[in-house]
Amino acid sequence: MEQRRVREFFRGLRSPLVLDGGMGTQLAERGWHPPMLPEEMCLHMPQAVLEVHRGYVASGAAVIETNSFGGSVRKLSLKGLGDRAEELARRSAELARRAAGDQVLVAGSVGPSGDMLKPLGDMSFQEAVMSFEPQVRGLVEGGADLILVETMLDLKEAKAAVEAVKRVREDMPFVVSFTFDRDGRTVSGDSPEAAAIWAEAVGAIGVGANCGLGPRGYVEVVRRLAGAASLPVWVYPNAGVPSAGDYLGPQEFAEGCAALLEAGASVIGGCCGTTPEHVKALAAMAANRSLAATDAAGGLRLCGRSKVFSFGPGLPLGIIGERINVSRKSPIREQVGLYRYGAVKEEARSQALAGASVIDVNVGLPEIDQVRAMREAVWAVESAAPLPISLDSDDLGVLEAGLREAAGVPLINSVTAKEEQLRLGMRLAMRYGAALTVLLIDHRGILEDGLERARIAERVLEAAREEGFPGSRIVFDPLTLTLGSGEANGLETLRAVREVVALGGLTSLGISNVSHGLPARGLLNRSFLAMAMGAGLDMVICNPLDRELMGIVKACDALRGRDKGLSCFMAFGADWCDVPSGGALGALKAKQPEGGAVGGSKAPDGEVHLSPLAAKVLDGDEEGALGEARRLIDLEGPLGVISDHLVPALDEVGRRYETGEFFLPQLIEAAQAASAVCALAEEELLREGSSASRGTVVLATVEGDLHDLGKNVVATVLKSHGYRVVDLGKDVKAERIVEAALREGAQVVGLSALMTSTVPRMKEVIEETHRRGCGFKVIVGGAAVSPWYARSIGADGMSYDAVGAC
Ligand code: B1M
Repeated sequence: MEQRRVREFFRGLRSPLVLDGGMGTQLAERGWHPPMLPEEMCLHMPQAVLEVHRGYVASGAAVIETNSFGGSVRKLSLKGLGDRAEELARRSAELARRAAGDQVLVAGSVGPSGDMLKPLGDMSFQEAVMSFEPQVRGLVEGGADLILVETMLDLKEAKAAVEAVKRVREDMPFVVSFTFDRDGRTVSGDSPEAAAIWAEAVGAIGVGANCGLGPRGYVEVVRRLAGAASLPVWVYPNAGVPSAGDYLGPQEFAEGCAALLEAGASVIGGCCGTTPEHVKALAAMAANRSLAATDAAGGLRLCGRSKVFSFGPGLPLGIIGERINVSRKSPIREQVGLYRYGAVKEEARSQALAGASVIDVNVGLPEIDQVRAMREAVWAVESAAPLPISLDSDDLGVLEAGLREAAGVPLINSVTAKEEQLRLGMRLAMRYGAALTVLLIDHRGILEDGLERARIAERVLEAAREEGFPGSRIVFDPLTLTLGSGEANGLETLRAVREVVALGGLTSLGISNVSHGLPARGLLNRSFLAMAMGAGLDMVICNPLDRELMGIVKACDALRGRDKGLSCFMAFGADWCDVPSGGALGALKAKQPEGGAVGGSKAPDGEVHLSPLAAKVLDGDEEGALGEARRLIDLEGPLGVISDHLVPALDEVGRRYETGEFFLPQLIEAAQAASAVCALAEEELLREGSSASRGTVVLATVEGDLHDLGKNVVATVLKSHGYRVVDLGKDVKAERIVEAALREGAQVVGLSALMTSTVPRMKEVIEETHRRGCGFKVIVGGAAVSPWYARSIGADGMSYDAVGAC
């Protein structure tokens, strides 16, 4: 179907549409088995793939998916097929097309690449795009009607896949579907709202949830997706939990899916464990139903990975925290100049705590590579605060670097209304799914008259209509000029604000310029802010750590009817009145978090009290942690640093991860900080260590397990006690371990495992040593290993910690 018609079709959808079901099990029934990849069936057994598609069409599917899920270059490269990505995808689309005919739509499936994007993994955004591009090209050439980017675990990888779609064909319709966990987030911590808002902003024709925990597990997720964006919601759950293996039958599955339709789904199908019978039951259940009415919020919405903020009439003033800016002399300027970001994280955290809704990032130092700095600063901010980001630069290349890295819907700050810049800015915002701040300044420069500035906004809205960019995603900045250079400057800006508001536009201002060159700057700034809020201002760029200013924001929001139930003011006011002596403002200043650091010994009652080193590890602050560790090693020794600071910190990280306070990004950041401290401790231990040789130990973390921090500590301690250690690393197969031990003439093999799912791999190693009649001993350890378990698998020794291993 022609791209435009596909879009119209989904926009006009009034009754549920049925998507097909699982592919893998259907292929297995027709002769597929590993190590062949399912995608290779399109080349080697095309008839079998055709049969699966035809089975689903006959069962009532109105959309079928191509057999190309794992067809990215990176995924295929694992089997040496990377250079055939385009061909495989094209073949898969041709087969689906043949089975679909004209009446059924073909969705080109694009699953995750299997690697994580930086900073969580090693893949750059560009590499991810290049890995998806040939796959998408093949699908388009083979006749897919739309692309279905699916099972995404990270919003950034989804962003890269969408970029690949747009590069191949700008107007290709696409849907983005995520896999949400039991707690309603993706593994990377993306919320359904963030996924839906971003999908809408980037121009998807649908947003979805697939795989997961069965139909019932997705009811709430579907409700949240449908409530966050005016897009059709696709949902195609597993027939149950794959690892449990007990799948729902067709009827039960269809009944579960009825609740998904009621929650707001428009397109419904099946993932793992579903068959043509499931799809048949779904089609029967969905027949004669119409789509449930959903009510997605309007207005401007920005989001980070998890936090969504709405701005506009009737809503509280949006606070854009301005402190991450290199234009002033500060630790941020010094550090960003060296591509270091500890201070950036610190500021992001403290501004978030102080009530910012958006964090502005400006790395515009002329002497540095600003593209790199913007990319890395965005990573730093995201690791410290889940808020939306405002990308602050006048260089479109730097803005694009930030847009690629920011998970969620960021704000571009800013472009002028000069024709070319404006249009380029809008296209960038559409390409990546962002909002755009437009300064009301055009080829004539800054106009004194506020009304004239507002006329520029009218022309901007006209250009937006031409570009197809929603006016609701534009924020107008009418410019603040200093009162010192013209006494009407303040009034003209306020007039421009009022006029833009009357046009239905959103407004934002930086306020501090009003007092430039004048005394009592704070007084003027705050008074100006109060007046601008009275004129209808929606957002302000300011310092959220200025509590007096924040007090005015809360009070004005309450007074102008933008604080429902006065809840924000009441919460803020309670704090404000809590004054022992010396005036309210003074007391509030005293209560402010200094520098905003979390953790440390100031943890509230009931929480674990962590040392400063542990707190730095928890914050993922590698530089800070190293600084603390250097100081402590002299006092407590390297082993003391590990056992008394690192292990408690990582235990707390594990606890927070388990309770959903932390997600994978924080887990990885903390692990990186801990690794750096471990390496430092190792240097120290080895310096202290003995030089006598007590024998050879081969060490490894078992297959499937990537946790190697503990194993590294064990290696260091053994070395320092005079053993020769051959460290095989992590994720090591049983045969490799045994072969290495034989080759190295080891007396002992040491195995580490941290997950309940990987502990059984230890048994495999021991069985392999018995099978080969090896003479060495095997000792085991790691948080998930108990003495009982060690005995039961025939291990020769077990230790809870590194010293015990000696
Ligand atoms: Co992950 N992880 N992790 N993780 N991680 C745990 C283990 C977890 C308990 C967190 C939680 O949910 N509470 C959980 C496992 C749940 C379970 O199976 N029951 C978990 C999970 C679920 C995951 C992922 C699946 C998350 C995801 O992707 N959704 C994923 C799995 C990846 C994989 O392995 N396939 C994952 C990933 C990661 C990171 C990569 C981000 C990172 C590891 C980085 C790295 O190691 N390079 C990480 C981390 C850091 C942790 C926690 C927070 C900390 C582990 C650690 O390093 N502890 C951990 C929670 C926790 O343990 N509190 C968690 C410090 C270290 C010094 O202690 O390793 O126990 P430990 O070693 C000690 C002793 O055990 C002993 O001596 C050491 C020093 O005293 N010891 C031995 C260890 N090996 C020994 C061998 C011996 C003798 C003693 O003889 C040979």
